[in-house]
Amino acid sequence: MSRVTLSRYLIEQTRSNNTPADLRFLIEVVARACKEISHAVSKGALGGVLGSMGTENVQGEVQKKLDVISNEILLEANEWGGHLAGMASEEMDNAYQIPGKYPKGAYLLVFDPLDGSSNIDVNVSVGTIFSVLRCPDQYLSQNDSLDEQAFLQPGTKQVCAGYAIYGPQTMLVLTLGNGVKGFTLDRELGSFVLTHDDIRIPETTAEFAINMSNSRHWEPPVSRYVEELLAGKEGPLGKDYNMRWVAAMVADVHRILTRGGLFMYPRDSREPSKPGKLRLMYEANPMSFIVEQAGGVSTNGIERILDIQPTSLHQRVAVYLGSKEEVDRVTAYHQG
Ligand code: AFP
Repeated sequence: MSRVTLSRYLIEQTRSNNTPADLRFLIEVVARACKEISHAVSKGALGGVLGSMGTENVQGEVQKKLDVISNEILLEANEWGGHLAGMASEEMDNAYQIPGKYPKGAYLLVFDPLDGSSNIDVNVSVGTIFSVLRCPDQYLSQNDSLDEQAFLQPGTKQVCAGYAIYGPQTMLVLTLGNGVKGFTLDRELGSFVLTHDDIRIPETTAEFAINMSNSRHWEPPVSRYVEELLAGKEGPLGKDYNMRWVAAMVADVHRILTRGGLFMYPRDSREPSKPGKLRLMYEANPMSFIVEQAGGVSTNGIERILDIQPTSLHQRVAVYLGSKEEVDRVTAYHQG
């Protein structure tokens, strides 16, 4: 049986009118950049890529060398192809303008170049998260620099979202709005090959993911819910739950897409101006699109994440995503 590569899958999507040709090219270029990042990550100490740069990003987080390398790889791969009107990255203060010498296209690419980068030095999974939006017409006609406003679209407007996970295997997980596909990198062929045809998240689960060390800062609904999870069979939920926390959203979400579960990064009382740690545009929106397309649910405790109207590029948000039964429960605790 012939293997379905990412390229073949995308060509078939174009033929069935689900994916315009320029979007197909864009996804292929992102996938190629992810292969390059995967290669850089896998070199580790041999490539001199471990450790920090001694700089901070716009979030005030110390930048790892691989954060910066991965950002550069994505920018260089995508700036010249003529498919993009602009890019935005978790690692850059402002939107990236397509240099004047290159043609511009109709899409916007938003990415977290290396999610979970604190895992790099300890050889644990990391990943790249990306999201594609259409550039609104009024910004396409402008000859001067692209206004950041162009990016501030709710997650429901995403035309594609995906992530690459650099773990024991490198995989690319993708949605074009008609289900979720998983491709595994065949290093001998140099191609992503379709290995997970229709990824679905089970509705029920007995596994949750949260950084318990923050528990003293949580709001009452989260404390109540986690106490109930920990109470196990004897508690109100009547079953024993298991816990996992990789500290890379890509890896935690990948596990949930594989065998179900609930991921939580709640807002807490430390910095009231920042509702949570995770970034709406770079992490929460693309992951929520994927999770919903796999039959799961994603909220900020109050509303569907994909419905949130962003107000700034680096906006943060609380995140509850995964198996429907548990996300619905913790969301109801916030609302009730
Ligand atoms: P970094 O990319 O800065 O390492 O952060 C990763 C992340 O945004 C997300 O991928 C994890 O789920 C979360 O942070 C881990 O946060 P803790 O440091 O609280 O474990």
